[in-house]
Amino acid sequence: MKLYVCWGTFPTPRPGGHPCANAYHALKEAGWDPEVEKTYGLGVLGSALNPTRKPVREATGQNMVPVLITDDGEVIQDSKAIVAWAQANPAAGAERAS
Ligand SMILES: N[C@@H](CCC(=O)N[C@@H](CS)C(=O)NCC(=O)O)C(=O)O
Repeated sequence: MKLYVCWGTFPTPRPGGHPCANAYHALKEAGWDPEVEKTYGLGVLGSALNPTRKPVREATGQNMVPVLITDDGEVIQDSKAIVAWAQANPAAGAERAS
């Protein structure tokens, strides 16, 4: 699976946490080891100034990250949706959180 993030998965002081970090850690906690693709840029700058977000645009039609593309090709956009997906879909062999 591929997880498209902004500049990384580091913590930030943002209330609710850094969305890309939240998505990444939820996947790790569910036993997944996502391939992390840093897209850099800045979503609000639009498509022309975000060439590295092209795969995100192609998958979702917009520039915001995080975006998860599962091994089955399912596209999940928005950190909360990715966290919910991770909790509902633990990796094979991973213990389901109680
Ligand atoms: N509601 C979205 C917010 C996502 C969000 O703010 N993502 C940041 C990166 S962590 C972003 O894309 N900021 C502007 C940008 O860099 O494009 C979510 O939780 O996924």
